[in-house]
Amino acid sequence: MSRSLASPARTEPREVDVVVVGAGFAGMYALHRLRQQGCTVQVFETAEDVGGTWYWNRYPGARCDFPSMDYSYSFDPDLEQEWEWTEKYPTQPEILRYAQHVADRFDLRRDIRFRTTVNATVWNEDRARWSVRTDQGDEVSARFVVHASGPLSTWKTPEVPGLESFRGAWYHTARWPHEGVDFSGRRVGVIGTGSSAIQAIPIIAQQAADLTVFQRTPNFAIPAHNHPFAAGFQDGVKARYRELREQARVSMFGIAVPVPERSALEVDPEERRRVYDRAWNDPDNGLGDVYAAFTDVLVDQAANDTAAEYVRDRIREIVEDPDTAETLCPKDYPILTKRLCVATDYYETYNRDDVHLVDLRRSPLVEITPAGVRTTEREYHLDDLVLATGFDALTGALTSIDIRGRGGQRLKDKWAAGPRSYLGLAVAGFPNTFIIGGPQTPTVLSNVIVSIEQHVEWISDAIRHVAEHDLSTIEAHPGSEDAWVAHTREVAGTTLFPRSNSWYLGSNVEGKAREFMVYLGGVGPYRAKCEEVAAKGYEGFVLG
Ligand code: FAD
Ligand code: N01
Repeated sequence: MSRSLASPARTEPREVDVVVVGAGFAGMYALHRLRQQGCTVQVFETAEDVGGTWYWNRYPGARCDFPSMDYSYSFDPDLEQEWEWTEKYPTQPEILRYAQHVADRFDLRRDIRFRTTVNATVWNEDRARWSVRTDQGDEVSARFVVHASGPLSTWKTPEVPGLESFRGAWYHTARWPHEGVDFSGRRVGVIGTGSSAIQAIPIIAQQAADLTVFQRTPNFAIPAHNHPFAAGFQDGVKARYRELREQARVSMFGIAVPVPERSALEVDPEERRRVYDRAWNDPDNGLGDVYAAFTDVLVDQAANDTAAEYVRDRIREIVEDPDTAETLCPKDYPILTKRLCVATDYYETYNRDDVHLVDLRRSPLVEITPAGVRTTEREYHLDDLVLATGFDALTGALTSIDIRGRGGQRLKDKWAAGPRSYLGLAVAGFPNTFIIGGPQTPTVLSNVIVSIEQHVEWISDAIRHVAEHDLSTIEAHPGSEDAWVAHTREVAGTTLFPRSNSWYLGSNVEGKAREFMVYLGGVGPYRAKCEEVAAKGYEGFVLG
């Protein structure tokens, strides 16, 4: 038989200790940490480089809404001291540069296969190993799989027909062209008014000849007061970094802010106004100041109303046209139960003559047409369309992989009625698999890097425990999973969060089960619970 016709020799899959899916901040730190403890690690990443969220979301105005000096790794004091941030809220390019610096500094890229998507992980019962397959034909055998595929990485388009027929150019905020987009002289439409849109709209408005914003649900936004750091500020924070990081770790939201002691209803209206004015006007304000303004804004409707009405009044003051102002005022859900937005000139942008707001509650979106967008009222002609329509959050990146655990059970099937996990870290029936920043953890309601570091450290300790005790598997017990799901629901039920149709609840994706997916017990208490579980020999897990 000629050589060219011979079947290729079958090679055994490469064996590693751990496969990590994704090379955002979670996957990068997981790789570093696991390598440090002697594991062989293979990371797969769809993108061409590290950075995850900050690699993909390059829309105009994209930036973090946690202060740069807090939204950064704390695991290496030298890294912490050497990196220089330039402003209060870092831009996407600055955060991406930071991620790339981390990759260089710790030589991460040599174990990351870029442009490669993991599409299946299958548990092999006999070998107690995972077979991991990719869209590039790789097959790797791993003892452990760590999913670092991102809480907000699976983007979605609006559920109306016609996008493929649109004759102009369309862009999703989460897949923005690397070379940027020039909207000069163009008629642009933006669908969506979540955090991404609220950052992009003021900048697109400055460029475009005409901008139409299609809003279904208005959002609350507070002013960012972004600014470059004053001389000496950064050195002051760096000198106190250890103390500030420790405060963040034990806090509710992963950031060091004073713990509230008073109810919004126990103080008089002047004092309440003073507190809200400070949160609104102070150049050093931030999300934490609002979430932690009073003890009860997240749990008591009347207390929440005081904050919501405060913001609605500011919108009415800023926006000149009363009709537009009312359309921009959120009224049918409690403030803070959808991600509070942090904005620069967002409401002010609606005072421009070339910016128009379409209320999709009054005239719903019907279809995207070759010429633009049609609502029940009329067709809008557009040259470019920006989709700021969000993500299949928390579960989307996991259920889009064919993950098959014991007995061939698919994660997607197991989670059809909503995610089920123990501590959000592990799933019964899926041994030696861990999730970073997934559902049923506080991650997305926190400074995410603080949560990521906690997850990575807990997971790598668990992997070390299995190795050191000569075990082969660690797996969530079904009973502990039931209890964690119930506890997550119970805590959510004591708050106002389930009252809004947010992506926290899965309600932004057609057909997705409605299950409140965030653990609201807070970053510090959650960390303590995870530490207690580990200290008790991984209580609630089955070790085999
Ligand atoms: P990601 O950064 O999403 O990285 C996951 C990576 O996995 C991606 O690169 C993806 O390509 C890859 N991947 C997914 N599936 C596969 C697969 N099957 N195979 C191979 N690779 C795969 N958080 C904050 O705390 N503060 C903020 O201000 C903030 N701003 C945000 C702004 C935007 C626009 C968005 C979208 C999110 C923001 N977040 C913010 C949340 C942000 O996602 C996290 O802070 C953090 O970046 C998540 O890191 P990660 O590594 O867990 O996930
Ligand atoms: O996505 P979103 P995002 N017809 O889901 C609308 C983080 N983040 O990318 O609310 C019409 O919030 C949808 O309307 P509705 C942050 O955690 C942070 O903006 O479903 N409209 C909504 O207005 C954030 O929460 C920053 O009624 C449709 C919008 O699209 C998360 O990422 C910046 C529609 C989607 O908003 C997601 O934010 C950016 C349809 N068919 C992101 N489908 C920071 O500031 C959807 N919409 C740091």
